[in-house]
Amino acid sequence: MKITGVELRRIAMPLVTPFRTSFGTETTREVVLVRVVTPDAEGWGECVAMAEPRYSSEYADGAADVLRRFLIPALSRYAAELAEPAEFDAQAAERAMEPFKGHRMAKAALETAVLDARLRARGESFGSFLGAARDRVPCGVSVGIMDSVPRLLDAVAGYVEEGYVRIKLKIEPGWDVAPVRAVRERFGDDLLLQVDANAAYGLADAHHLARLDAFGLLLVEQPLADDDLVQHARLAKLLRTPICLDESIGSAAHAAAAISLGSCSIVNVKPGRVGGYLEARRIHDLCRAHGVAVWCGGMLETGLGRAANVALAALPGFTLPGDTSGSGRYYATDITPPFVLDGGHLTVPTGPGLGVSPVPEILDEVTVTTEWIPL
Ligand code: OSB
Ligand code: MG
Repeated sequence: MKITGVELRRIAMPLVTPFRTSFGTETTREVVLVRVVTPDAEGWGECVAMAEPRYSSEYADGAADVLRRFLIPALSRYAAELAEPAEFDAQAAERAMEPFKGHRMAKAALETAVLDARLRARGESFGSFLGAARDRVPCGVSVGIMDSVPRLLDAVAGYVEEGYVRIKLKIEPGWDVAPVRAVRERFGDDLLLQVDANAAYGLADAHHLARLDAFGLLLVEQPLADDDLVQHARLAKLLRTPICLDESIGSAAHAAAAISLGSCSIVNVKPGRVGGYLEARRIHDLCRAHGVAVWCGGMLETGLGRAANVALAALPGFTLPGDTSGSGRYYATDITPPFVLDGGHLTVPTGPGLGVSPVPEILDEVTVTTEWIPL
């Protein structure tokens, strides 16, 4: 596939409500968008790196830098070596970027844009390419840390009212047992409920975390440090609540290690965190072969990233509701036509590629900078 050039576009999207986690508070989502232009089609990729390196080491400006200096030029070198246009697909892009260590979120954005261009050119949807097994997916919502339990209960009530089928509460030391108990008491035992600590605890907190066992949670997500699979395996033996890993899983190799060590029994699959949709699918396949449930995580994506996530979440091993919320949970105005919940589900797009495109006027309104890199 011949690539004419790549556009890097920095956008700033105000969130409808501040999103507080154990690592910080987000009020505006700053996003790097990648647009790959070919003679036949153009493709979009959304980089999920956040403005500051708090969730992981990547951050938006760093991602833009590595894309511009290393990853995009690597694509051009690779393309020049290929005689057969048909061979230039997402796997080729993945191989071309492989010599550069890390920067998985940046790689994922470029790989997604290449894949989108390729799929749009041949009229195939992301869902069909990835192997989606259904046409709609059940949706959960991730609820940030709040100033008070009554405020939290109001927020959760609103989401339940909207139809979300699963609630995830962000927790941190000082905001864990009490909010979980309050939500359980108010909404009953049937509510699918889970928590996410974003690595805020240590193994010394095991006894405290075990108090969460009383509330019938689906899982506790990333209680301990990103790089500590061994401690997570120890913790798993001390809790009845299943452990799910997010930050710790950067690749299929990490997932394999976590499974064999017993560090988790559920995996949150975020395509950005693992370097793209191809690696995300490998993790799905691996977990499915081991009987480990997966679900699709989120990074407050715009409609572009959401479209691809919803397609991924339709694969057969995604047996738990994902953090694939409707556009309105994040943004008053999305850059694509909005994803709207229907009976707690989102519909998997069926159009070519991502199946959605940015609305030019809306995109322009939120654009901070653009940069064109010819190949
Ligand atoms: O840990 O899952 C996380 C958002 C940003 C960074 C990390 C996380 C999250 C969420 C929100 O929990 C998921 C979403 O709704 O997109
Ligand atoms: Mg998480």
